[in-house]
Amino acid sequence: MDFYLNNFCRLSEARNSVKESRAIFLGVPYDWSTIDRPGSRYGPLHIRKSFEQFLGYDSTSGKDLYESLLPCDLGDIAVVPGDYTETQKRTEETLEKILSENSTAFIIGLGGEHSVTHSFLKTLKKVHKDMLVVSFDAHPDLKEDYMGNKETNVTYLRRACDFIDPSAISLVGIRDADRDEIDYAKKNKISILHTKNIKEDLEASLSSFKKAINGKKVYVTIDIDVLDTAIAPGTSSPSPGGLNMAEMKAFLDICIPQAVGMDVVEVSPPFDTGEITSFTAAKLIYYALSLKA
Ligand SMILES: [Mn+2]
Repeated sequence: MDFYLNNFCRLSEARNSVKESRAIFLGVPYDWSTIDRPGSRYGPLHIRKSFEQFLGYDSTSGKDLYESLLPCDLGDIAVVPGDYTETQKRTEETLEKILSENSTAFIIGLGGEHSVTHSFLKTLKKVHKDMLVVSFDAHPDLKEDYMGNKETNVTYLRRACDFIDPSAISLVGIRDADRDEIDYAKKNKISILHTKNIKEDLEASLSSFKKAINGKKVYVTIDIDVLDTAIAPGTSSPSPGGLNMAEMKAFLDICIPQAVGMDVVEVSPPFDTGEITSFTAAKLIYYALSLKA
């Protein structure tokens, strides 16, 4: 498996084959169309570095993630600096190859800016046709364009609406949006849970979220900026006043058991402090894997 891959950095204990693995990691270190602070090209490297410090044995579930999931880390896509289209093509072709060898493994994408999610959605949607999309993000990323550019980290989900029915999308943690994005979401029946709703009544928010995804297959994308800036400062567009880990985990408890894949994007190590953001991102992945083990 060496299709467009640059595998100098892989988790040391995730060296199982694509065929036997139940959890496959793939990094996409692309950040050339970020509209704000760049640096998420270093996300996959730092998230892995933090992940390495956690033990395989999960004391909560009593399972060993490495034994139970036989993870496979394929390294990173050899992205083409500044060329989103070619990077997308490489990501999609690689994912197609992975899924043709193993269509049931849980896919874990490491970003990179949020636009890399587009390729995961596009490829997984072909295999899981009735898949819903859950986006944890302070922003809807539903802009038609940004200064004329249609392919950026704030427009990617609008582009995904070309091949995903918008009513299959749930946005969780919204607190910074344009009027146009909210209008588009309402008109196209995209469900929205604002951070304010979650902070005011967590139980009611969890139960409406549960109802929205209703036991169906989901793809989960996590923009790290959905979390509070205190626990995730290293990101391109921080928005203080976000979710804490307990709130985030309560949502993951609901959606990860039925997820076919997930990604964590927008971790920008140059803007991080004491590697807090990388450790937070790694912990979210670790928690999701413990729910899959
Ligand atoms: Mn965001």
